[in-house]
Amino acid sequence: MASEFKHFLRQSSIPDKFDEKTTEVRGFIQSQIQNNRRVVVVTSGGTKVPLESKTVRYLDNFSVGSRGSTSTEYFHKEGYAVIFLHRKGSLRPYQRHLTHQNFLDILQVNPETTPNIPRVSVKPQYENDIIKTLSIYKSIREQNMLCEIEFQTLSEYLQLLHICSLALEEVGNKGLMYLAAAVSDFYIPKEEMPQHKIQSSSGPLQISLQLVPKMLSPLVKEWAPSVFVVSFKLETDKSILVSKAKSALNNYKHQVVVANLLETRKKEVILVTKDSEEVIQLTDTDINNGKEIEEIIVQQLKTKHNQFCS
Ligand code: 9Z3
Repeated sequence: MASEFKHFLRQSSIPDKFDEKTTEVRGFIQSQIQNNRRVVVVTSGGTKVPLESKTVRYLDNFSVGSRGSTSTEYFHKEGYAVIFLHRKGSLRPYQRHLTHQNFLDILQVNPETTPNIPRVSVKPQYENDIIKTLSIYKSIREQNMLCEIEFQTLSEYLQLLHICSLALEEVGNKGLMYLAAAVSDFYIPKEEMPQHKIQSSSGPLQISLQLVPKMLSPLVKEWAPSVFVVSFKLETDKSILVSKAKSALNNYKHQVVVANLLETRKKEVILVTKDSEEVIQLTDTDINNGKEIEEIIVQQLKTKHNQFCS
């Protein structure tokens, strides 16, 4: 399996700014080691699989990035530094609180004549929310607890995950891998991909996709064997959810699978380990009161990570 994965990496093109990103991730990890912090790599958002080399069309995996961005904030609250490996354009920690508003509607232009007042400012009704989010965000940045790395395609994701895993291994059992990104199981190898835009004049489109080698296998065995690994299992059919989570644990021998259904993912998840199944549920009232399920997921995982470390 590991050699299949090596082959997959070899045939993939190198991500944009790969060397800079690698240096950034390694530097971030070294700084966390000096500060004796725990580190989590959070993956977030969906991968994109191109159908053409000069890509006009692609297949996408569903994920808006809510799980990853929200969890990142709760990991910070629990004292973890975070490498946030996310799909470009998906939700980002802290910024996510402002995305329900058009950025331009939050601002106002002040008259030029008023002295000591900036020409542009935040409208008074948004001030409190922005101050709250901004002060946490600034403090996280000042403490160097967030490193944001972007991907778009499946191959970029896997190559960046590879370097993040190798770097995380440096932290030993203080490292946590939190694989919330929605990752394609299928791809078109480079050598089979048409170079130019597929023409509709050629008739109905039939595509043949190959299976992506399972990255959890080399990740757990070779890239980051000392790290506490949490993967996610997404299904739409409730009857197979837990059995699929168990079979993932059985195959890869990592620590936890967070099992969720697409429709209920914001109010129910099951934390599955080799000898336990723990349901975490929010009520509608919890949700209306602004409670987020990621807060409980992260707290429970921290407890399990503590046990793993000791
Ligand atoms: C998840 O199951 C995430 O919880 C969601 C979060 C993608 C549902 P949103 O970002 O959604 O809040 O909109 N992620 C894992 C999905 C996945 O591809 N898992 C693979 C599988 O189920 C294993 S890596 O086989």
